[in-house]
Amino acid sequence: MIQAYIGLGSNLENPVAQIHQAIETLQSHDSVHAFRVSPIYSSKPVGSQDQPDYINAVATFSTELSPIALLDLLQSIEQAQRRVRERHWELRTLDLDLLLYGAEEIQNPRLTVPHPHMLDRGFVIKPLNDLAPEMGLANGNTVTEQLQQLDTSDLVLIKEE
Ligand code: PH2
Ligand code: MG
Ligand code: MG
Repeated sequence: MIQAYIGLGSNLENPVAQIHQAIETLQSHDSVHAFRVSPIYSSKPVGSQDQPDYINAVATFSTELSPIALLDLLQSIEQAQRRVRERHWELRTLDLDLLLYGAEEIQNPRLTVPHPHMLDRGFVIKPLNDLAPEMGLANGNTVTEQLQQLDTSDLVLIKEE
């Protein structure tokens, strides 16, 4: 079994409901065990500013799924919630990113783990800190140390799960 961490994001079509639906689907999956999820936050868009604010959270669970099988599951959930892929970086009904798969480093055409941008993103590190503050990251910092380097003034707590 491997401990996986997933970033959840949405900025279209009732984002809070999109995140709740994704949480329900993930936690009821047969290969997802000991599921936990962070509080839900709103955040300003990183990238183009001419798009709605995002809703973000992080979930963690243990799983026997391989990294690619887990990616397939995440993409099937995105599809089921009719993810809009009009412009890269923008307009997501649902974005599920595999952030961490145990301590594994994965480089393949479909998947880079740890997620290449996670260390710079307050909307990932803040909810990750709610789940695993002491965990060590690829750059040697704990999650809490990493959080202290980031500006998270745009994050607003929406809901404790
Ligand atoms: N996701 C993006 C681009 N920008 N900004 C925020 N605040 N939250 C996101 O989840 C996000 C983003 C592309 O995946
Ligand atoms: Mg993604
Ligand atoms: Mg993303």
